[in-house]
Amino acid sequence: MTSCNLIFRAARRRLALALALILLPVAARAYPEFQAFVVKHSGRPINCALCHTHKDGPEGTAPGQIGQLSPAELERLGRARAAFEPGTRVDSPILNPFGNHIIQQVGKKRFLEFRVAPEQLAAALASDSDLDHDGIPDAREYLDGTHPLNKSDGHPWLLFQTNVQRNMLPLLLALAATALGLYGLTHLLRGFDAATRAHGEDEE
Ligand SMILES: [Ca+2]
Repeated sequence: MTSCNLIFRAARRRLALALALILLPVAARAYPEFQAFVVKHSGRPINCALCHTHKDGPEGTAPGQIGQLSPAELERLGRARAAFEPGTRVDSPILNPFGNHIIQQVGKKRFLEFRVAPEQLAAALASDSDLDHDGIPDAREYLDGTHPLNKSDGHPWLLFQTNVQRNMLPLLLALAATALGLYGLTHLLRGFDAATRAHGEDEE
């Protein structure tokens, strides 16, 4: 490796560290107001993984946290932080797809305003968005404290309804097969009974 490359890589590392130090005070906020609201509203003990890449939030040196971000990821973080208006594509490395979806939908500016009224965030999310395709909208999962990215995690009754709707045809076929089977069995038993009676009468 040439000395130019070494100098360039060292400069890049210093730049990444500088960016991390600049971004850390703001980006490290996991906005506990939302977590506190969901826990109180749903009664479920959720953690930062509802919206963040890491379950402990963005501060730290584990994968998905600020201290582990590469220069390219820090650039993505900076762009996501600047997405104040809705509609901007957001791809923050410290947020999971639901967190990115929230900022993309409502914009960072309005999201920050929701800190004093976290319950209003649900109404601001698109009612037809269902990131994990489990039939339960993201907004409802936010209120229920279930994970919008885990199709196995959801309100049991709503999951049951979705499963019934999605498997209606196999269920109807199974019911029809059962009914036909019972019908055939009934006639078979009646046939045996009639044959037995006829045999008894012949012997008499
Ligand atoms: Ca869902």
